[in-house]
Amino acid sequence: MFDKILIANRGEIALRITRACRELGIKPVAVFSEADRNALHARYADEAYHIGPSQPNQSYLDIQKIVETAKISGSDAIHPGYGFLAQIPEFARQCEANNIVFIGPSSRTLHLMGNKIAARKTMKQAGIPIVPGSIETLETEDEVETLAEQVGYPILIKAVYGGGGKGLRSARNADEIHQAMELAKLEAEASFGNVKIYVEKLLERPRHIEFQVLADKHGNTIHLGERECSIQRKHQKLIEETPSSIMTEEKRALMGERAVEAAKAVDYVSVGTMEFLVDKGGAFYFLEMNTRLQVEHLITEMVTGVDIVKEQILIAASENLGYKQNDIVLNGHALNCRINAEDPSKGFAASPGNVTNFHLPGGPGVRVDTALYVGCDIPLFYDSLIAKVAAWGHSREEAILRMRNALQELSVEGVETTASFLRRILMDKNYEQGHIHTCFVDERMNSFGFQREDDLEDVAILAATLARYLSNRRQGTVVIPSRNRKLASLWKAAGRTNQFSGSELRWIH
Ligand code: MV4
Repeated sequence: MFDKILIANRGEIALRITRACRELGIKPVAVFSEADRNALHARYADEAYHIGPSQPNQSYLDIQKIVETAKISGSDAIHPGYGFLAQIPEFARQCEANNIVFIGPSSRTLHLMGNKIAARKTMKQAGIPIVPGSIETLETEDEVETLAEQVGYPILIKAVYGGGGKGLRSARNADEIHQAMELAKLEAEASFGNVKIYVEKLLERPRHIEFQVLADKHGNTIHLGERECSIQRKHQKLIEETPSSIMTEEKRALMGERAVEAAKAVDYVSVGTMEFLVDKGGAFYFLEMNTRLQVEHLITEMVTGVDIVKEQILIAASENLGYKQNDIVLNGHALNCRINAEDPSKGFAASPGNVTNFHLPGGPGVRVDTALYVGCDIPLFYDSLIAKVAAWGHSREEAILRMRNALQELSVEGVETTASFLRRILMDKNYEQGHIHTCFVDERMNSFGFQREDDLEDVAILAATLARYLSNRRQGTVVIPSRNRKLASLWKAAGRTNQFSGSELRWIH
């Protein structure tokens, strides 16, 4: 067993890992950036090391600094939490090379699952259903068109090293392929440093259902049921729940078995998640694998009684799983709400600042994971998640009622939060009936009292990227949609257009 674990993360997840360490008799070691000098995660650990300035690149993402700190502190292992370095193969490789246990899968597995084409190929070979589409990188518009004709329109062009929704572009017919490919490649290059793309059939209004998997080093692999994650906005999950309202015992057994087979196909070790898209007819397709502990793990903990973080640490320490598949019994229903320091009335702009006061909800079945304290600062440098509120009930109805009350009890002063917005979703009649899909929030924004708004920041980044791209090209035509008024005005302001029509901006060198 480990003596000391360095926790390469911050906020509520660092606290969550600290708690698991304490229960296992392991000394938790914290690292903190300049902005986190007074952060709770640093105070609650046995030791805390300052690792650099507030910018993530120079602190929580600095592989060298973190590996060095693990060595200096005498830590046997590093837990990366989620985000930051959790899925970076090079980080896992550096840990392996320095005889520090990376609490997660091998660098090889991280690398394999980071390449979405490689993941699709592997799953296809293992007999796991994948979304119809290519299992090779596509280069030319002709190749894309040929594939589109095979699988049928609409199609979705995706980045091979993508994930999290960047570099996704749909095309409803052959005429839309040129523009969709250009934009997908641009965004892929800007976001992932790689232009490679592939194509899938676009599933319309699918549900996003994921299975939690646990795999030890001795060949024991089990699943802990599903989480319904369809309630999201701009690829940020807002509310997760388990079980999904479309799940039956037979369906869970079938999908769960596929999830376990998928994990075995990549020799997976650690906790991980198989993401599936489920279409209206109930057909399911492997989408991606998340090779880390996830934000929403706590609802699975509530219905299974399994401490996922403790199991993850035990697996890394080469222990056997504490459970067999038959031991896993799902009890009741649980919801998770992500409370972000964002202002829903300002297009969900980050709302950093000093928390002058707050009250957390409680009562039967309510769990709050947070690193808030009165007087704490919410820095602009990091993810805006400030608390996770989970509610358990015997039934879905009871869990929803408890969550509505919990969100009403929650108050945070000093920064804006998404709590009231989440409560409006929970009050929606369609939500109440479980009629949800991945477009649910977007389509109902107006009824929740908010305008659907283009994210100005995204638009500015795209405009800047296009400008850079064009300045490197000697010739060519790039067509960008002018339906987006902000992008159109930014583009014109940059003096980058010499043609403008109602439906498009056309730039000709
Ligand atoms: C899809 C899809 C529909 N059809 N693929 C979005 C993030 C990226 N990792 C995969 N995503 C999607 N892929 C096909 N072939 C719809 C989405 C999608 C989505 C997926 C999961 C959760 C939320 C989503 C929101 C919008 C689109």
